[in-house]
Amino acid sequence: MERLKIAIQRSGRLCSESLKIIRNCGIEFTSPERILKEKADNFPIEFLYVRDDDIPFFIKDNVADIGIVGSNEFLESGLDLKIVRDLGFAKCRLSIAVPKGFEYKNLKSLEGKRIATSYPNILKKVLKEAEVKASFVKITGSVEITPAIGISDVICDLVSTGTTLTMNGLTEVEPIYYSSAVMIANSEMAPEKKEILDRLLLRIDAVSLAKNNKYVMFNLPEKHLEQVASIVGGVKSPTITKLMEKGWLSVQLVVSEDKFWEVFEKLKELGAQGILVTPIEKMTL
Ligand code: PRT
Ligand code: ZN
Repeated sequence: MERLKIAIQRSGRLCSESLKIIRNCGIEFTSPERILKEKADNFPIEFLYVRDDDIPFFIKDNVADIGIVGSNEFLESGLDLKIVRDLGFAKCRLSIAVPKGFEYKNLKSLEGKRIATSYPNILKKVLKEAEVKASFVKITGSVEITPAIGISDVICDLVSTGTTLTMNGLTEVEPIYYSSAVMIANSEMAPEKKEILDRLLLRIDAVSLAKNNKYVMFNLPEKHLEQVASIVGGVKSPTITKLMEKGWLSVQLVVSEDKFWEVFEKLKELGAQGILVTPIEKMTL
């Protein structure tokens, strides 16, 4: 049987969330611990557990068909692959950070400086566009210590909370790229593999749509029905059932997570009672 090969980070920040997404799609497999390859039990997919930096290159060389990486890694690789989904986790930014006493105004302040980074390709492109000439020191770990030991003047590194920078006496002065985990794929894929990928994406979309929506049920005075219809943008019009008590309806609808509290408050204002909110497991439009 043809299997779609997916490269997943073996250990690190991306690993468990990547596997969780696949598991939430109902795909069963045993454990990623210390094995290189694994086949799913109930879906034509095979896992390859590797270092994240290698994932774009493995896809390019057809060792894997798809993979999950930070978009920063993908961009840095410079490879011609397709981003098929932004998975929205492992969000971070690639930022310029400077030590105390360094006067930073804008990218021009980096003219002639030595910049330590793990992402020289992304940085070079940004500086080229800003017409700034600088030199680059490629460092793969602990970039944040390099100004203190005299290897660099400033750094360009990934930041999420900013704690690492602060602890090393550095100040974040300019984000140059915003990253999140993405699913990437070879731009040329055999039709059978493409079909498996489409099945996988359908499931991923159903799970993420469900995660971003809530199912809301409540009782409402009949006279306010029109107003409810205008404040909620459900999947389709709300489902309405008449209650035994005259003048009252039971209403069921889907509300997106980001609008939930706003809708909730308006429903209260309209006299809604017994509001019941439940998560949705899977959903399609
Ligand atoms: O071993 P392998 O090569 O597979 O893993 P890795 O060590 O290269 O990568 P890993 O697991 O650290 O990160 C994988 C991906 O997670 C990155 O490519 C980013 O897309 C994403 N990500 C999200 C981050 C961070 N947040 C992050 N904070 N990657 C790294 N960091 C580091 C940063 O480099 C700095 O050292 O965490 C430190 C800063 O964190 P704060 O919270 O103190 O700002
Ligand atoms: Zn890595």
